Formats: sequence, C-alpha cells, structure tokens
Amino acid sequence: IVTPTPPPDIVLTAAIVGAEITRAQTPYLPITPQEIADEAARCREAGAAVIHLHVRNDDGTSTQSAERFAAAIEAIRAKTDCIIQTTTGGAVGMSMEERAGPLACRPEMATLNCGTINFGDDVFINTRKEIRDMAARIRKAGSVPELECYEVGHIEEALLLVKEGTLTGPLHFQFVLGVPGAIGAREEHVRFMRTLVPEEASWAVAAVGRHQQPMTELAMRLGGHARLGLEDNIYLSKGVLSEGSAPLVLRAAQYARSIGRTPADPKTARKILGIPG
Ligand code: KMH
Ligand code: ZN
Repeated sequence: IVTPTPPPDIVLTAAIVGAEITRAQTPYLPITPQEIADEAARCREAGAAVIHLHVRNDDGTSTQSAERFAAAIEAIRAKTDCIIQTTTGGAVGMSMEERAGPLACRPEMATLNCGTINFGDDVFINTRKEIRDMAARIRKAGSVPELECYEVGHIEEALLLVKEGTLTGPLHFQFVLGVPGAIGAREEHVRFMRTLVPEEASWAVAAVGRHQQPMTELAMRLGGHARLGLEDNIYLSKGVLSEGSAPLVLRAAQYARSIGRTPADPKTARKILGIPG
C-alpha cells in the first residue's frame, strides 16, 4: 500500500481539563476560568489551534453549567484566538440535558459522542436516540461537531447519521484509542479506522495515557490530526508529570515539524475543519 504524502497543515487540539483527572493526580490541572485561559494561551503558543473544553466547579468537580462555560470561554477569548470546542460528553453519569449545557454558549465546535462504551469500570452511555438528539442540538447551536469514535462501529454510526441527513458536512472524526473497555491503542486500528472515513472528511487521534505520544505521532505520519493534553494523559514521560498540557502540545508540534508538517494557526484550522469565520 502506498501512503500518500500527508497534507502539510496539522490541527493540534489541546484537551486541557477533562472530566475525570483530579488535582490529587496532578497539581498542573487548571480549574478556575483564569487558570483555564492561561493554559489555553500557553497551548496556543505551543502550537495548538483548538481547545477541547471541559470546566469545573471551584471544588474541582465536573460541571456542564452554561454559566461556568461562559466564564471560561470569555477568559480564553481575552487571551487567545483558539477555536473553542466544548464537550457534550461531560462526565460519566450525567444526563443528556445536563451534557448539552455548554451549547447555550453557541461554541464554534462541540463534540458528538457516537456510541456507548465501557469506560473503565463505568459505562459511558450514548444511545442511538440520544446521539441523534445531541446532533440536532449541536446543529441548532450552530456548532461544527467533532465525531468522537471509541470503536469502529461508532464511525459507521456517524456515517449513518450523514446518510439519514441528521449530520451534514464538514465531518471531523476523532478516533479515541485506549479507553479501557473500548478499542485499543494499536497501529492497525488507526490504519483501518481511517479507511472508513470519507475522502473529504478530516480525522484525528486522541489516545489515553502512555499511548498518547506514539498514537498521535502515528496519526501525524498518516496525514491525520492530533489531540494532546492532560484530559487524556498527565505524563510527559514515565513517572514525570507534564507541567500542564502545553509541554505535550509543544512536543507534538516539534514532531510535526520534523516530518514536514506545520501546526495550523486557528485561522487555517477553521478552514480545514469547515468552521465559518
Ligand atoms: N469524560 C468522558 C466520559 C467528550 O468530551 O465529548 C467523555 C468525554 C468526551 O470527555
Ligand atoms: Zn472531553
């Protein structure tokens, strides 16, 4: 198989907060709107064009409160021009109504989780009806969805949404690898998953823990985009905590350049992802 030359521009996404990581696991987790904005700006400086955003209450617990998202978005906007992609995944156990909270902020981008998985010892539930309802809410908010696929079947489901007319382009797929209970972080999975994605769509890899670096570097070599950050991985190397998400983004940006790819600025990333403006 001949691998075509990857396109030069690469969209790096920084997942800087997440819903599950705690301050007990890493002191570098941003929690307040100001901490989140500072980290977003550092990640932009390091090469990220997109901020995948979760927010927390002051006590560190996860929330999908529209007010809390609005505060974080305003603080980020004051410091950087990054694309803000809000989560509709939230934390395991939240209702769909709750998870849709940040769409009130009409974000440029929002995640759409395309199926149910075992998520460690929990179950992350996204029924087929719920996926369709959330897709409609995302469309109503005027946001471009990022299609979170934790299994091969989730890609098929997203393609079905397109066929039904529930989703229209632009399509941006995220292959999430290495969640315990879902697809593993393996090269052959990435190579197969990308064959299912339509030619005109873009795709990226997010991978959990120690898999983050090798799987995102693989995605970069194969022409995909990549997500870095504490949401998925808190270590820079074995036993060494990353001092925020920016060092992980910076290493990815350096790797991208070393293979002839250029980390896209937000303006270029908007073009690649089909985001107006
Ligand atoms: N916290 C996970 C259960 C998303 O942001 O859309 C779901 C998640 C996915 O983080
Ligand atoms: Zn997330």
